[in-house]
Amino acid sequence: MDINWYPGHMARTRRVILDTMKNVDIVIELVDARIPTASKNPDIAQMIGNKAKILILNKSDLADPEQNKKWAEYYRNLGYTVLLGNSRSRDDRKPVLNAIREAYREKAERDAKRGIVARTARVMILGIPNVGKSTFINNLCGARRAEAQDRPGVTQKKQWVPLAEGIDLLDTPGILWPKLENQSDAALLAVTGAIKDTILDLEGLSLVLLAMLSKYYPEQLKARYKLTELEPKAYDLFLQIGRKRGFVLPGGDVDEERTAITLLDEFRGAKIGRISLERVENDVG
Ligand SMILES: Nc1nc2c(ncn2[C@@H]2O[C@H](COP(=O)(O)OP(=O)(O)OP(=O)(O)O)[C@@H](O)[C@H]2O)c(=O)[nH]1
Ligand SMILES: [Mg+2]
Repeated sequence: MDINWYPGHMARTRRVILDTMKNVDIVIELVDARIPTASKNPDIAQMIGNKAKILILNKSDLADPEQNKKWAEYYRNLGYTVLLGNSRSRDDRKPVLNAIREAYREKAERDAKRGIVARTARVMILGIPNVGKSTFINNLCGARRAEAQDRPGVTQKKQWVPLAEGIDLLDTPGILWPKLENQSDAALLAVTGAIKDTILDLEGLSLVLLAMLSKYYPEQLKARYKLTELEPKAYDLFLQIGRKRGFVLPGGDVDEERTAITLLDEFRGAKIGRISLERVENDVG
């Protein structure tokens, strides 16, 4: 999370990932289901080339189920193997293993025709900061990962962890740079927590969030903050919520910082509901 994605760092990261990719059969990219395109690395498709790829819409438990379905279909139509992920759930293990096996089968069959004996499928995980890469790996590996790391003399650097029969996973994920050039993508990344709060304008972010919530999820917003009507302008709505919550300073003004922090926290904790901040229809083209 402390990485600054200046161009030199990006170039180095890209080199390391490309280098690692040579030894990999399958690439799993994690994106945030709440913001699938904003959290997708812009250069990854080109780096993966024609390797088998699986896209995980992770944190799908925080996202709108209806939008999850639409996004999964959208990416399937683009040729991805897509899974809705919740890396915190043990139930995710089986579908992921099945998807890996399925993705590898074609290559193994091709190899077999050329007389190459099938070896284990090697898998690597890629994704932008905070998307859930470590949680995903730990969930898949379970105790195997700890076991692999506790062996004396085993290098602390990259290593392959056996996941299941015929599947090895690289225990270190590749951290991809997020899309920061585009202002609206950067704002969505910040709202969901992919970029550190300390460098951000919290009030500006909560206005971005509120504008989207009042457009797509007005009922959830009313229910959460016990409002019968929503102020039409984002800033007025922001003040309305602060006041309703009793975040008022001694002079009578709304405590804007506290209101902003509360809104962002409650969104990230899914207290306002399961919310998606991107729509497939706005993304086509
Ligand atoms: N609700 C929910 N939370 C998740 C999921 N996956 C990860 N998280 C949470 O998201 C936060 C970040 O997860 P990490 O696994 O540390 O993410 P990472 O991609 O390894 O992050 P960096 O190492 O900083 O790049 C943690 O608080 C996780 O518990 C998920 O599928 N659902
Ligand atoms: Mg991590």
